[in-house]
Amino acid sequence: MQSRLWLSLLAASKAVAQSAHLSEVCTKSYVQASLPSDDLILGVTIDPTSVVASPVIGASVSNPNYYPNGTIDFCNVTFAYSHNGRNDRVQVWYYLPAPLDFQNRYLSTGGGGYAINSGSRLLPGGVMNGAVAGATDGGFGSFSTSFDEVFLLANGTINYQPLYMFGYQGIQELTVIGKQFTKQFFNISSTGTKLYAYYQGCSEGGREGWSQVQRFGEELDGAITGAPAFRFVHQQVQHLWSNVVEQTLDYFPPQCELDKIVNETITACDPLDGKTDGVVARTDLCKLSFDVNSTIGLPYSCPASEGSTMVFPPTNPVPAQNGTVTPQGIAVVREILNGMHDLEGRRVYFSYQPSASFADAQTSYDFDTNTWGLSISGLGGQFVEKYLFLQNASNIPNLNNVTYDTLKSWITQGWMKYEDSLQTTWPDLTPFHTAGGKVLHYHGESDNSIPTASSVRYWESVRKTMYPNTPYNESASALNAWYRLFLVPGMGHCAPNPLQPNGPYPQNNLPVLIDWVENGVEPVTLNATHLAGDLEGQSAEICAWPLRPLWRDGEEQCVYDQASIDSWHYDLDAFKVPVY
Ligand SMILES: *[C@@H]1O[C@H](CO)[C@@H](O)[C@H](O)[C@H]1NC(C)=O
Ligand SMILES: *[C@@H]1O[C@H](CO)[C@@H](O)[C@H](O)[C@H]1NC(C)=O
Ligand SMILES: *[C@@H]1O[C@H](CO)[C@@H](O)[C@H](O)[C@H]1NC(C)=O
Ligand SMILES: *[C@@H]1O[C@H](CO)[C@@H](O)[C@H](O)[C@H]1NC(C)=O
Ligand SMILES: *[C@@H]1O[C@H](CO)[C@@H](O)[C@H](O)[C@H]1NC(C)=O
Ligand SMILES: *[C@@H]1O[C@H](CO)[C@@H](O)[C@H](O)[C@H]1NC(C)=O
Ligand SMILES: *[C@@H]1O[C@H](CO)[C@@H](O)[C@H](O)[C@H]1NC(C)=O
Ligand SMILES: *[C@@H]1O[C@H](CO)[C@@H](O)[C@H](O)[C@H]1NC(C)=O
Ligand SMILES: *[C@@H]1O[C@H](CO)[C@@H](O)[C@H](O)[C@H]1NC(C)=O
Ligand SMILES: *[C@@H]1O[C@H](CO)[C@@H](O)[C@H](O)[C@H]1NC(C)=O
Ligand SMILES: *[C@@H]1O[C@H](CO)[C@@H](O)[C@H](O)[C@H]1NC(C)=O
Ligand SMILES: [Ca+2]
Repeated sequence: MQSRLWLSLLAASKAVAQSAHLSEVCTKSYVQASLPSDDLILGVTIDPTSVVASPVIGASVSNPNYYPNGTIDFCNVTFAYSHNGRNDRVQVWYYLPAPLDFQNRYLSTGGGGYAINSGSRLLPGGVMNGAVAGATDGGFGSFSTSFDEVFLLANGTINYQPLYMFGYQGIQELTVIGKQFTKQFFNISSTGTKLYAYYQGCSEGGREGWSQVQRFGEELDGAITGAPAFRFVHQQVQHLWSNVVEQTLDYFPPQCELDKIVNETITACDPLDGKTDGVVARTDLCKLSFDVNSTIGLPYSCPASEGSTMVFPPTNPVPAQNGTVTPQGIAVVREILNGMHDLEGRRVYFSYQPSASFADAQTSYDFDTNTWGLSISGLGGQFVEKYLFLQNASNIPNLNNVTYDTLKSWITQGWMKYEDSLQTTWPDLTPFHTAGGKVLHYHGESDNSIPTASSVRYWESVRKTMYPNTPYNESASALNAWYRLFLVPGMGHCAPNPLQPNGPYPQNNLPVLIDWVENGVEPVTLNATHLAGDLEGQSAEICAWPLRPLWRDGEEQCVYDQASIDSWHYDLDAFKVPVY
């Protein structure tokens, strides 16, 4: 208590010494004078003439998936650099807090899908926590140009520079430049004051965070990685599994039938966690005990819908639907949930948890023939068409002759091609751990775009690699001292899940990570908030893997349950080399 008081007095006195107003320092010339020198990164030259800087006062900011609503003041800065000999132009974007609000922190942020940034949408969370926050355009042309727009120079010709910028180099340069710029802007480069460096991102942004933790051990003090799109090639091809199952079993379920099965799964599995609240906090118990056959014959009905390209993934136009759950529909769902295997039954990958909606399985309705048919997942189709076949297209034209074995061969092909750029599952984190780094990794338990088990698999790979020949509990707690994984009940893909509105959401991850890194406050459980539903506004605690939540007499416990833990692990015996 006393030392806290002393620290805050110290911080206040430092702030007084550094009393410049935002408007005094948020100028083109002051920013130019604060730019890192060209010997910071070998081969990188910053262009001082590119600097744009302007103060923004009292901006209302909102992005509930990453931080609570707020009002911030900041200096809005962009500038560009080039790679010597390449004649390219990479733009970086930083929000700098007002000098009085700066707390010796820096934050890099990442993107989603094939975007390397989230625009400025994650930057305010940094400013709210006294950090300079940055984003990069990767050199792709503009902050809104995504990697997939520049990946091919022509059909058959890969543009390798963007591939590696997207893979890991872009965020690394953003961070190294951002840290030095921050120190010089706030006059701490010569004082020896520690600048804490962080990273935050979800989905592709989660993968980008891991690319830094795995490769640049001393760059970050802490990283928040949500639902990472790592094991990239398996992950992208897996998006086609549902479609290939439908084609193989020759049944294309109406959307409403799939929605009904999901709703029934949620209803049936909700109480297994000991609390009937519409949230499936234990998808593992659901997987172990719920028999989806029990939904056969249940009636469903849904209104017609125009479909939308404004949602992700886009939805197709559908007529009003009215029917009962069919044995064929259930056979498709069982095979989807069973997960990818080859024609000999050897396991290739795994699927979403039961309770996740079947986004990849979406079908299309032919209004001329009144029949349901294939609608190829753009996420999976684009990967194969563009990144394997090197065709400039946004989806594969058809899945003719594509079998379970074809999917496996696409994975093998892509894995070898992108192991050193996109795959991002290197499990030896020794340099990061030795430097004292911390990782807060979270994943929605009902994620419908990246299987939740993929995060569990990586945590387990790191555990086995970092602590070989060590008993499970001992190594799990050793790993949890610096890398914790939280599976969030009911949560969807990097966002709350409208089908389970009573679920908690970890909105304050950055202050939690900061407290862990700077004050040693270990997030034994993860602080979360109910953003909607019956408990809106109340807080909740998320159990850390491998412990699982269980409510007894209304009280949450984090329990050790071997059968549940085992249900998250898969032997990918279709491959002869390890899949981390
Ligand atoms: C946060 O701000 C958004 C956009 O202004 C608003 O729609 C939302 O209701 C606000 N949320 C809260 C909890 O105040
Ligand atoms: C910040 O600067 C960028 C680039 O100069 C500009 O596009 C953006 O509108 C600015 N944002 C705000 C909030 O002023
Ligand atoms: C790829 O297709 C897009 C959209 O049709 C087009 O804008 C772009 O120029 C094409 N790129 C190449 C390398 O052909
Ligand atoms: C850094 O120091 C210079 C020179 O003393 C001063 O003009 C400037 O305002 C300081 N910057 C900040 C952010 O306080
Ligand atoms: C599934 O449940 C949601 C509410 O959670 C509801 O809006 C939707 O109509 C239901 N769908 C079916 C097919 O029952
Ligand atoms: C569910 O139905 C499938 C297909 O009819 C069948 O193979 C399976 O054994 C059934 N499962 C149970 C638990 O009855
Ligand atoms: C579903 O079909 C039945 C039988 O045709 C009909 O009675 C019922 O009104 C329909 N319901 C809806 C919502 O269309
Ligand atoms: C490149 O491939 C796309 C997709 O297959 C095709 O539409 C386009 O015509 C091709 N471009 C050229 C120049 O051949
Ligand atoms: C699919 O396989 C059949 C029989 O092996 C072959 O005749 C046909 O050309 C193949 N179609 C495509 C699109 O490859
Ligand atoms: C690991 O610890 C849990 C309690 O947290 C205990 O139930 C379990 O038996 C232990 N497992 C082993 C293999 O020691
Ligand atoms: C948890 O988050 C809430 C805001 O959602 C905050 O009020 C509370 O102080 C946090 N608790 C801890 C222990 O960090
Ligand atoms: Ca529940």
